[in-house]
Amino acid sequence: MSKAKYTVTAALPYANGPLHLGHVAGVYLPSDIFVRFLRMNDHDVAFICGSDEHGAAITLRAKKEGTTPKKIVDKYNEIIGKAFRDFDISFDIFHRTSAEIHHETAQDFFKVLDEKGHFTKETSQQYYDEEFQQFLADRYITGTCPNCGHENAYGDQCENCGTALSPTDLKDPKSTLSGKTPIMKETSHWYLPMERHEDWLKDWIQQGTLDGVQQHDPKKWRNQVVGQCMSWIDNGLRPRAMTRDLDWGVKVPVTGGDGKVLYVWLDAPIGYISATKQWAADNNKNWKDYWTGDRKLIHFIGKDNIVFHAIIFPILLKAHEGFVLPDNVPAYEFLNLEGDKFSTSRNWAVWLHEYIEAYPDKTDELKYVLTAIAPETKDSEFTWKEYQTRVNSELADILGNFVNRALVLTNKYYDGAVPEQGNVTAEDQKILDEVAAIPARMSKLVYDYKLREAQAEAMNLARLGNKYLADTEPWKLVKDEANADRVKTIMNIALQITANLSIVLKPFLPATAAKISGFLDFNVNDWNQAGASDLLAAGHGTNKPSILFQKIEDELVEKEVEKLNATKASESNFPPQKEETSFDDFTKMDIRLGKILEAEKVKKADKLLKLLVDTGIDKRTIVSGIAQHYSPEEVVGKTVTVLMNLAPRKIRGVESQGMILMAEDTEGNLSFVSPEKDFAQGGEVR
Ligand code: B3M
Ligand code: ZN
Repeated sequence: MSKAKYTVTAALPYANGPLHLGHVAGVYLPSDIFVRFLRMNDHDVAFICGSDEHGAAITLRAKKEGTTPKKIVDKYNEIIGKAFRDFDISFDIFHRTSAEIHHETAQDFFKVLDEKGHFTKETSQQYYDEEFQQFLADRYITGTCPNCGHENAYGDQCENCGTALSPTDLKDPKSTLSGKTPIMKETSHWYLPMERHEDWLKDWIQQGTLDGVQQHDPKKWRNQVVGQCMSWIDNGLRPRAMTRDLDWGVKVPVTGGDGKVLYVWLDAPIGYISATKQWAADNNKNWKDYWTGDRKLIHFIGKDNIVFHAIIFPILLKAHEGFVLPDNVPAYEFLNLEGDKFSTSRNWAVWLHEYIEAYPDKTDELKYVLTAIAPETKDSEFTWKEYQTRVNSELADILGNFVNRALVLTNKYYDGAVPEQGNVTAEDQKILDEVAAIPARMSKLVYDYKLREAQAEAMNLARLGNKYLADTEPWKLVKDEANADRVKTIMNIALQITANLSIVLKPFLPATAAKISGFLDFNVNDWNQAGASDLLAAGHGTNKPSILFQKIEDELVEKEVEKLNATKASESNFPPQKEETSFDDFTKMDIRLGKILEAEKVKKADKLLKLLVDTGIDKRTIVSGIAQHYSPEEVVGKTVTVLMNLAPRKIRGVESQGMILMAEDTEGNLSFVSPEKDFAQGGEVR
């Protein structure tokens, strides 16, 4: 039987922020390990990724940073792409959905489905933000999740429980743009009537069959994936809008599509296909070979992406015809950080690019820890303390120590040349049998997507080596010339174990494996050779080793935890409460509503506006430090709060008779404090 062929995809990260360790642990690192393993096992494999550059995640970020969507995606595609390269994630291509080839591919795909009658066009009432004159879907609208009660669920999904939603499912919906409750307004869209696909989906997900033909092994699908899909299907599939009233995205390519773009979750998975096309074109290959016929399509994703990859995209692929459906959708649970959820907006994160910048020589340390704690079946947590413990007591004390001992002793006793294996004792044979069994066990685990256990097996090999040396104590035996042959055998076996480590660690810790290969002057990329006890021939020369892993000092942990705590502190960036005051003191202040009648900039003072304010009892001049937050035109006519009896003072030559009260947010933005009802100037505030 020929080897299975694979197309492996890793979820396209939104180009709306840098990558954090949660993304890495739950998608990019496991997919990279899996692919490296497949390549060592001689599978034909394409490893596809790219940045997801459409959707509200992008446009809202652009709004927040006060720039254009194009600038945002260019910026973050660069940052994310560089972090992947520096972290040595071995994609065959890291593409982008803003590329022309992607727009064409997605539009063609849409047209085919439209022509085949897989969409319905429906006119309906949708949420609309009157102030911003925009329909609200996806991240433009938030509300309470009907499934788990999470308060900030998006219009298309709840990131807390993973449920896919429609805006009308949300309780208490609010526009992300204005914060207001939206109104309903009519619009037309193309819908995917998913209910038509219920029957085959059930069989395909639960039994792995399509039209009675076995497609995949359903036992290899994670419970969470099958569970989420079935609960969605059991709730009844409904038509889902596949287009949006937006101008950023892939334009709807059929009549009536003006001013509309494809739903980002329609275009993004097609991004896997367009990326494959680009890669194939660059490498003289036929992209179709990677999406048709006898191919295993594997989607590595986070759990919040399950229904999009295991239900919606398969519907689209099948409806289009001519594509394979995913063989597996290994979805990861979430990684938390020091007791809290990773959050890009709250900056509660360890950013991959910052880690690499700070510790360029410690990429394998991070890979090791993230795989050891990978959220494969349940949420897990990254703490710097655990990072330190695992690096020091596992990588350094077990793996590093063993490799170092084996090579240092070989250099010392035999000038670096591999000694003869000689007579193998029963004790040795037991060790060699175990060495032979580990790669096979690892293999099974990797094919079952249990990378955490697979890596632990590789560490067991190092443990075995350590124990072997500790039990046989060659450093004691060597003192008596009569033991010379025995010591040679022991050291030969220790070196064979080291050579095996250089192979089996390759998918997990590529930089470390390369270092060990360098020490041994032995470089094998073929997984099938792992397990052998004659990898190194007697007489083969080895090199002097260097230390594989430096211990992580307490200072590093403290520094990193402090950095995170500083983020926490700035999160509630509001000053602490002032000391107590009396009611009498409070009533001494005369605070009233005033209406701004005129406003002008104060010359040579870029922060100041000179205002004429109607206070109900008089019209007075007040100088206010708001010129960087409001233009003069903007403020005229506004009703604001005035501290009337503040002693007059001269500011830049202008006498200010009172003060306008302002509210300030954590970012230093200022806002007037205005009555919520339409009150006239002069009203007292108390
Ligand atoms: N960009 C969502 C996410 O980052 C999305 C994945 C697309 S995969 C086709 O969670
Ligand atoms: Zn929810």
